[in-house]
Amino acid sequence: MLPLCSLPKKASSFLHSLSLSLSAMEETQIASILKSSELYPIPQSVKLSYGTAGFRADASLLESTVYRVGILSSLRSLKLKSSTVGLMITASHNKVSDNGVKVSDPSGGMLSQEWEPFADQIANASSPRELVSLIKDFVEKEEIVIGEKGGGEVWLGRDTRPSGERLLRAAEIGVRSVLGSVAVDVGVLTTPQLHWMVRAKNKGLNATESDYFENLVTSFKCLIDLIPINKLEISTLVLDGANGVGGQKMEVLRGYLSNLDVEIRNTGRDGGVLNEGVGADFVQKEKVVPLGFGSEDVGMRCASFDGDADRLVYFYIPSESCGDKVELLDGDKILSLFALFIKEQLNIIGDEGKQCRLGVVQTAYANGASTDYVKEMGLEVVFAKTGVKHLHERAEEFDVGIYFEANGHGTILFSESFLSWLVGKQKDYSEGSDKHNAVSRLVAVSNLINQAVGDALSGLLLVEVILQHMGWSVQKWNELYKDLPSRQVKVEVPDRTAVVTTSEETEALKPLGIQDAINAEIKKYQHGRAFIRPSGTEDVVRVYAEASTQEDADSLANSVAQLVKSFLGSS
Ligand code: NG1
Ligand code: ZN
Repeated sequence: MLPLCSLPKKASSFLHSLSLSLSAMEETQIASILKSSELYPIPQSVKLSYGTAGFRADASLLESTVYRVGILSSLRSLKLKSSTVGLMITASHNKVSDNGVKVSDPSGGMLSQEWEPFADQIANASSPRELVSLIKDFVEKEEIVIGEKGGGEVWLGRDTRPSGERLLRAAEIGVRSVLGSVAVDVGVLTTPQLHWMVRAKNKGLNATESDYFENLVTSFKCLIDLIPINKLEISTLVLDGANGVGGQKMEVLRGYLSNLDVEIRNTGRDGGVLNEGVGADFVQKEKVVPLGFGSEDVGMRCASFDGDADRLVYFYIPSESCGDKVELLDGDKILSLFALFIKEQLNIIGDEGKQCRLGVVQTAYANGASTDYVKEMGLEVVFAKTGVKHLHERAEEFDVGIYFEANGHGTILFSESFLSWLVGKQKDYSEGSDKHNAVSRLVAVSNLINQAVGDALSGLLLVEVILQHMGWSVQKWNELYKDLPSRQVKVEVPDRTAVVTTSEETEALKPLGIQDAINAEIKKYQHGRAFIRPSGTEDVVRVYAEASTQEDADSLANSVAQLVKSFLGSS
């Protein structure tokens, strides 16, 4: 507790006037926040928004934000009966000088969207007094009781960014400024590891990082043992770790796995810069080889993680490749492989298996050819807004819901009821029978694949075991369907919020007239499709275009980008 006398005079008199009208927050609590927030003044002219995946900005601007998200996380924990909440310091695929912060709910999922407006408000509060007032109102509205029945618990993780440690200290102070709340530093982790650990902790399961690895290893091995005849020589997988945390964690995991031969490059230890010319976002958007890969890798099975290892894409360099072009197997292709494998197991189970509601969730960025492919397989396909929090929610509607963004962020969710049905069937069917093997595979997939969020490490293990199961090379997998040529570009504009889209994000409502102009461009191309939306993680407007040839997709993307510049001006 902080003695009132240690407060600056001005703050102390404010405290006395405010505390007269407070019921939910005690004086000592207000004093605690006032005092700690003096340490983290908000930089001028910064307007932050929780966005697609938490707050992101240049790391030098973020201390006050991270501190305030620390407070929010403690309140979130208190609101949910002191369940453990996660706070992750990362800016994922952004450049190394950026950083960010996002919150994991006790379920392991993203922070409830109902709390995002409060996050925006406190992140932008211009003074300690305004911050305290906002918190006080929110605490009253949410009926959060501080300090009576124990405090909140927040686990803090960070990626390998150099600014991470300093920001983590700010988060700790924020968490602890809510009286009785504890901050636990769980160290350098991938984003999905933290989400997995938070979920496990709140389910009363073993929840350390070693437990995470043990879970992956056990379920991977179980799936390997269930391969009927291993038709494929295990060939080397070459992994691009984006010079981030994912490659480093894969090095640990590799030590426990005997059925996976993986060479890891771009671990960040050899002088490479995080996300610079490397990583899943770079490979997916540019469709070129990451640094450290070249002609000596032609035909090899390669994969890329993003900076915090929640995205995974595969690629190979074709023998006829000119320059540095790659054949990309993106999130859509991973989704299709997963869907095929799960459908195969359900078919083996027979009529009962076919009753399982297996569905797929994609966004407007999904390649049209992938959507046709999963629909032809007989699966239900639904579309959600960009950002995994939106896809996750829709995937929960199915018995087995597979969701992926084209950029490689996704997972497979199994409903509790379907999972207990599967476990029951494991006991009914005789061991070693085809049906028993099929249900055992599905149970193992549910353990292997992260049920909290998309996870590059667990996704990679599932791709690898399915390829071994099918006896497929990466080239054979790529033949599932042929992508429609597409192009993504980003346009820097003075104010990206001037672009407002429909809820499906496929049409722009503002600036007025731009959608008609985009439609006129689209009409010029065979199989043309294009849309724009403001990024939630970078200060840009994103343009996506598809057409029947790569030249046409490039040209459509460029003309739409020109329209964006002429309607919004370029910065
Ligand atoms: P924004 O910057 O809002 O487009 C990007 C990705 C999202 C999601 C978030 C979070 C694209 C086009 N957008 O969001 O899908 O992954 O980052 O990391 O890839
Ligand atoms: Zn990421």
